[in-house]
Amino acid sequence: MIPTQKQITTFNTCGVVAIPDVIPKEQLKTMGEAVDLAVALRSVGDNRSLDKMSSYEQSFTQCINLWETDIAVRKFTFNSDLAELSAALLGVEKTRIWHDQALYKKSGGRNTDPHQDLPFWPISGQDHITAWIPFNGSKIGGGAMSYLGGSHQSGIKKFGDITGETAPFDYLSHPATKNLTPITIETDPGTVVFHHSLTVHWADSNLSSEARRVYCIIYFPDGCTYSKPWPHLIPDRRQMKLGEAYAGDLNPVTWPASKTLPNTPFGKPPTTGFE
Ligand SMILES: O=C(O)CCC(=O)C(=O)O
Repeated sequence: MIPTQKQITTFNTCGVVAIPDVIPKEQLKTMGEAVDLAVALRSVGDNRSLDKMSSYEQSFTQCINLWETDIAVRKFTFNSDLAELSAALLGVEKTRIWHDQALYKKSGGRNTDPHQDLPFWPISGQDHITAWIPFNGSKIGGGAMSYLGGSHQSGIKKFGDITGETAPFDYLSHPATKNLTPITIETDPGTVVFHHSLTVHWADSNLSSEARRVYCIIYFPDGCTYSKPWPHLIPDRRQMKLGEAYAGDLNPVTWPASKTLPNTPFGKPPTTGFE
């Protein structure tokens, strides 16, 4: 699926674009059920109520790299429409997956604090992209996301703490970003919102009675390397050396799409999923 020129321009200008009708209704339902199951399995034994969770967990239940352990999720993660849209928005020929993640904001869950993604990631380059997929669409009051339009080009690259343990970084008062306009995006199911790794973004709290069910896939241009000594699951689990390229089974190619699904990294069988 190829973005329109207008969608590419919006992404380049605002650092975010919502593309409607990317995922057909039936596929969205199947995928949502698969991610629900994978999240439930990762959360087995955790019966804590929201008030017993850390302030980070009160923003969302985060499950990373579901594609590695769940075959049903993996089929969707390597969905060629999403990969092609992401590569075209970045304007690159070849991309790989950084990681996927479910971000389920429980009913009553707190907001997600403002941040940029790239300062959290030890990866080279300035252009990486997240496909943010809300299975039920997203509405204000239900964990909808807001973005500071154009902040990816503002020159700012600041770590915004999202643990809730220190005060959030105040991008709205910073000289580089204070004049930018926040854009809150509500979506219908099937819409995917793509944001740039330097775009400042946050989400509102979930005042609805249902969980906000979101799945994300993060892509980077082929050739990006391990850029800074910074604790992070992706380089740490294979003891990478600084400057080494992210590649191989742990960061498979997403675009051009392959006809076969990538291997299970580390050779472990998937734990869940239905063929
Ligand atoms: O969904 C959220 O609450 C936050 C999402 C986010 O920070 C991201 O996708 O980078």
